[in-house]
Amino acid sequence: MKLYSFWRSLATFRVRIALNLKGLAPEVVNVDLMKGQQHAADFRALNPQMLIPALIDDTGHTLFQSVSILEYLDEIRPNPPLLPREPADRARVRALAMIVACDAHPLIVPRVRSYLEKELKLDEPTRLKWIRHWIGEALAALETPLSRDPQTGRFCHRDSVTMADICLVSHAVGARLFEVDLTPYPTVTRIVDACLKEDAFARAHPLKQPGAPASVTH
Ligand SMILES: N[C@@H](CCC(=O)N[C@@H](CS)C(=O)NCC(=O)O)C(=O)O
Repeated sequence: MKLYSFWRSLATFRVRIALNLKGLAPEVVNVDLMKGQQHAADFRALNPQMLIPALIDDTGHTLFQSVSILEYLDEIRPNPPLLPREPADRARVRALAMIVACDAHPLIVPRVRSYLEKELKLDEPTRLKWIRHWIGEALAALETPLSRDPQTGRFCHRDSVTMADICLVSHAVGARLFEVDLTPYPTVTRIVDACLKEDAFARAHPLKQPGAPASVTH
């Protein structure tokens, strides 16, 4: 298995957590998003969308889209499961994950930030305002159901880690990298802190990856 990764990529962070949970340790290929290596011809041939993560599995298939990869890993290595068993529970977990992966993250990725800068000529404070706004919207969208639903436990869905936690943690760690205040979201913060105590999450953290700086401010 080969994972195309970059320390700062929040979508790849999700896949790193799942790989750790499943006990899989693929070869890691660095794609430096800050140097634009996602646009290089060899990577473009692999993923025409020019995005990471990409995962080449043991049969040579190239997979992309982090949530699709999470589901694939869950199918080839069912333990520990990333989804609960009951359909309504699975729908709840997927919905929480999608708040992050479908609604929020696409608004803050490098290509969007580059468009805001180069095409719309927005200055850095305005771009940061954009990023922090959409991060905050998703944190609020997560906090409300998590704080109200009795199915929330130590983690997003009861007391086992699911893909909702994986996506939640990727979002919250991204929020911290962009210096968003998490105190208005106490349930989110409690669950994220519980997850980051787990080795699979802690080892996958962006700042623990090769090439990462000691700390970042956006
Ligand atoms: N929906 C995709 C998003 C992938 C994505 O946008 N990845 C970012 C890094 S987190 C990327 O490669 N960005 C490169 C760019 O925007 O040019 C997924 O979940 O895998």
